[in-house]
Amino acid sequence: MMTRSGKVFTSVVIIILVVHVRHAFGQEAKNYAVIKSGDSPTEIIRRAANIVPSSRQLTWQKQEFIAFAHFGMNTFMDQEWGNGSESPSSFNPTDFDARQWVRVIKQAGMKLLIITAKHHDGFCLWPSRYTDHSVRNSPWKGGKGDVVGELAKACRESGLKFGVYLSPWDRHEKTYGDSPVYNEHFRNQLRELLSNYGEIAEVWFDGANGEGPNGKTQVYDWQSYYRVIRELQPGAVIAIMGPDVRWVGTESGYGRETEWSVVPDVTQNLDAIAASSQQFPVDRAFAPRDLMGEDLGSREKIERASSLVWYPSETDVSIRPGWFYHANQDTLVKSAEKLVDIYYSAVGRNSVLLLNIPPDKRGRITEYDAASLTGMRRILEHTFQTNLASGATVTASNEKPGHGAHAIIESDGRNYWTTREGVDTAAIELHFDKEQTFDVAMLQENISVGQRVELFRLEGLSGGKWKTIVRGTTIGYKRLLRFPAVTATNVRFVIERSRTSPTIASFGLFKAANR
Ligand code: FUL
Repeated sequence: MMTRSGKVFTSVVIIILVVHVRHAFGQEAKNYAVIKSGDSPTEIIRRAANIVPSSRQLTWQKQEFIAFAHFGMNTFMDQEWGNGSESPSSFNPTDFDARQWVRVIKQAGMKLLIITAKHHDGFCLWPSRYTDHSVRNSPWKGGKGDVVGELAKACRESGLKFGVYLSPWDRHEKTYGDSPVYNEHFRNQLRELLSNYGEIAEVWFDGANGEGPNGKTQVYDWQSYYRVIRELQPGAVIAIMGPDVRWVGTESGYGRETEWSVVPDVTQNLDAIAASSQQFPVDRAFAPRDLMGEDLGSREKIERASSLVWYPSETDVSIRPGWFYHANQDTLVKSAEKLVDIYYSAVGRNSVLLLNIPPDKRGRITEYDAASLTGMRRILEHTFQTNLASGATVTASNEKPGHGAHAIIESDGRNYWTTREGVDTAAIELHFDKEQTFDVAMLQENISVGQRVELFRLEGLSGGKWKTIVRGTTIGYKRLLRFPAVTATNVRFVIERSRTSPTIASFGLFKAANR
């Protein structure tokens, strides 16, 4: 039996160990850091490298590929932006089928569906108690229909997550521009959506903004909106005009080659960050602003920052030229090959791909859109079904005990490779029993401890000679690289620069399928 002094001794040892472990990681795991004026550039970079996603951000990132559905008054008016004077009598889908949307979206490999519950025209796809401008006053289902409700149910039945787009800009609502009154109206609508439709995984606040019907400008009380969301749906990420998910900055579907999830100065009120609890990491301090530049998170940028935050990018793009359905765009649906290219340039560049598929006036996804999605899915499945690296012998120039290099090809995803403290460059070599031919590489960092790799290259050994196959900068959650086919017996992955000990969770080599 342990004596009292023995227990005290053990407790002291545990406390010392805990303090030591925290020290070893530089700080507690947080999704933000405040930079102090005396911090050296080396210290700032180290802190950036130890910033981690919040658990809701990590869950969101792992979805990789998600769906947007722009559907509403604009579908029936054949326009992109309504002015709010449209009549609810125009909204009348002839064959609405939420399960059909969900089937198509699930089969395409997407994990979440976000519906435009209210677009800028103010028309609500659910029977809101706070306005007459909704499905309740439409002829659809005699005013008894609820698009949001049917979709939420269909998603739940099939295991797809569900999210809502609620436009802060409302061109119909009379109180818009009467700021405190409209803010309360907006919170009430949010409460309806977040209380009555089960789990909501993402709330999407658009950046587009203008005057109200009365010519007045609305001052949004963002913080109060965030509080409602955190209270009612603590697992939901708040995207775009919100603290959890950043707009990648284009609507083309093509993300940045160098994409850092840790970016500077998204926050404005440093005292508020310092005072924020872990439950509300950056919310109180977050102030929406544009982050569209090419370089958001380089060393140069973060060394000059006053705060840093984990703020990952989302790439939204429509499968058609417009966000809403227009019959004359049926022939302009992006091809399967184009969608695959977008996938590589969004998911493959450390972003989540949010692909919009606008249902038509029947209330169904058309066969044109469905065909492209099926084609895309087939190409991706054929490409990624066999990881040619999975049978390799793997060695590394440096390994932290318990984090050996073999972890990068283990498919259970439990462990990861990393180096010992203080070792920021390394090479991993894979040796195959027989030559392998591949033209796609997949790399993943273990972002649950931070994003770190800044520069890498891939080399192949063929005919007794090492040749560089491809070079890259950031990896993050996922990096996909395409290159002319290479046949090799050995592959070397060289990390030339990293912000602290690099990590690799997963590594793959594949042969791309064309169809
Ligand atoms: C923009 C909106 O104005 C478009 O209509 C669309 O909803 C897109 C996703 O965001 O800001």
